Amino acid sequence: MDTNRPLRVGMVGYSFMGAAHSHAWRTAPKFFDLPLQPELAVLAGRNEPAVKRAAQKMGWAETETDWRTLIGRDDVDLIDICTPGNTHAEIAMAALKAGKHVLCEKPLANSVEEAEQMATVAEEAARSGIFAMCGFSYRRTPALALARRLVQQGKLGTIRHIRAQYLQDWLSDENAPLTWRLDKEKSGSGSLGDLGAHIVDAAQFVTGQKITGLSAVLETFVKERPAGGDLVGLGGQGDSAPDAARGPVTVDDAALFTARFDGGSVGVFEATRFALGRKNAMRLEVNGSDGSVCFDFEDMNVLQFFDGTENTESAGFRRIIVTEPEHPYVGNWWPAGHGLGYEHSFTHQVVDLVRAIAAAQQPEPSFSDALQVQRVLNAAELSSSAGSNWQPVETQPSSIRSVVG
Ligand code: SOE
Repeated sequence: MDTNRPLRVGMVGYSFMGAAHSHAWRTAPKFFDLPLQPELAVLAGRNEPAVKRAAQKMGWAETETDWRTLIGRDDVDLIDICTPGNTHAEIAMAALKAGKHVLCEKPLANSVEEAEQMATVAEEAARSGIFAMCGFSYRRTPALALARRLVQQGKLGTIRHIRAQYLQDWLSDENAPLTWRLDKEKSGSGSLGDLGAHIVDAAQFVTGQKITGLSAVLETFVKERPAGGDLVGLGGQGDSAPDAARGPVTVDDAALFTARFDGGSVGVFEATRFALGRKNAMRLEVNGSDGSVCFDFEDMNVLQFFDGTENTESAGFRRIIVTEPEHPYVGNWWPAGHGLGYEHSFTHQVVDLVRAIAAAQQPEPSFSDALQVQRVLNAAELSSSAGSNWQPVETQPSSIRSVVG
C-alpha cells in the first residue's frame, strides 16, 4: 500500500462504541504520526435520519443505510464494525472478501463456529495484504501495556497467580430495562462475553500465557425485566420503567471461573454487572516468583508494582503513575502527571492498526487470537451448564486446527 494515501474508513453502528471509535479515528492522526491518514468517509446505520445526525455530530462525511452498499463502495478501504455481536460475522466476512481491512468490536462473534469461519476468512485475506483485527481496546491502556512490558522483562519471574475481575453495577436495579445486551440472540452472552472477554484477553496479553481449561459458574439473578430499554446503548441507567411489561433476560448476569494456563499458572476470573458501587472496575493482579503487578481501571493511570527482590524491610507495592514519556503510548500525549482516559485506548488501537496495515503486517489481536478468547467463553458456558465440569480449551490457531482436524 502506498503510505501517502488516505485510509478511508466506513463504520457500521454509531452508538456507544461507534462514538468511541469515531473519536479515535478523528484523534489518532492529530497526536501520532501515521503512515496512512484515516478519513471518516462513510457511516452506516439503518435509520436514515438518525445515522445522518450521528454522522454530522461525529464527523463522518457521508452515510449509507445498508452495510452491504457500504462494503460495495470502491472509495472505502476499511470497515469498522461497531454493531451487536449477532451481525459481526456476516459483515466482517463480506468486507474481507470485498478486499476491505476490518476492525471488529469484541467479542468477535456470538459462537465459536462463527468465530472459526471469521478467522479462516481473515487468514485467507491476510495472504493478499488485507488485515483484520478485533477491538480488545483495554490492552492499549498504558498501565496494562506497561504490566506486559514488566512481565516480558522478567521482573515478575515465574508467574503463578492471575486474578482478573471486571465489575460493573448497571444491572443491580431489578427494574433496569431490557436492552440488546440482555438478549442472547443479539449479544451471544451477558457479562461473560461483554466483560469476561476483556479480562481473558487482558490476562493473556499481560502474561503471554493462554488458558488451557476452566471450571465456571454463570448466574442470571434477575430473569425478567421491563421491556422498552435503550436497544442500542448501555441502558439501565436512570430510565427504569417498573410498570412496563416484563420480558425475559436470556443471558448471564455474572460469570465466574477458575482456570489453568499453559505457562503453569492458575487464574480466577469474575465478570459481573451486579457489583454495586463498582462502575468500571476492570482489574488484573499477577503474582510471580519475583514480583507482582496490580491494575484497576477505576484508577487507570496507575500500575501497582511489588518488587520481591528488594530488601523486605523497605519493600511494598509501588504506585507507578503511568504518565511518563517512556511509558507505552504516553509520549504522544501530555506532560507527566496529566492523565489519560477511557477514550485513549481506542485511539491507541487505531494507531497500532494503521501502522500494521501500512507495514503489511498482521495487527494484533488477530481474528485467530479473538477466536481463542471465544473458545474460552464457550468453555465457560459449557462448564456452567454441566455443573461446573472442567472444560479443556484449545489454544492452537485456527489454520493449524483445520489442518489437524
Ligand atoms: C458495557 O458493559 C461496556 O460498554 C462494554 O461493552 C465495553 O466493552 C467496556 O469497555 C465498557 O463496558
